[in-house]
Amino acid sequence: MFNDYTFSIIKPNSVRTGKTGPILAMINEAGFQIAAMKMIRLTKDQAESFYDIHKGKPFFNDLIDFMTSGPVVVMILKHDNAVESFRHLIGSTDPAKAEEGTIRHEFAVNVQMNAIHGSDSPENADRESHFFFSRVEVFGME
Ligand code: IDP
Ligand code: MG
Repeated sequence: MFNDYTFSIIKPNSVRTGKTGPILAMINEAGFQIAAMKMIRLTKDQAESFYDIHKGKPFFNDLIDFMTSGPVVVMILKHDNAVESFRHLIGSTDPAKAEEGTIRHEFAVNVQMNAIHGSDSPENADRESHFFFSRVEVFGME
């Protein structure tokens, strides 16, 4: 079941510059269904916990400052082979390496402000979805 779903965050740089709509259009165009969605502002604790696998890396503190710098849109997305399909749609972490037509190629500013998050495995998609959404906020999940 979980491989049908992935978790995504439209990052603060995208929301701030009015790219939420255009990014959602690309997600829709690629055939993903929105199973859950809300706009929130992450606390420092939430951002640190969400990114705890990156704790200790040189970019960690800047990443937390960035992710808490403004509202984000969090979503659960449904698609066949969702995790891999969505990573393909968003493109490489570093937008300089992201292929044309990917969300990061279109909307990322740099490797940190890279427009959007996508889970990297079905296990993380499940963990990240439950981190932000309760059962009553999720639709279309059997
Ligand atoms: P991903 O988002 O493509 O899965 P990760 O390696 O999991 O990439 O890194 C998480 C986030 O941390 C990235 O999306 C980006 O915002 C930030 N990040 C990763 N590597 C760097 C870096 O070398 N410099 C600055 N920020 C980085
Ligand atoms: Mg990652």
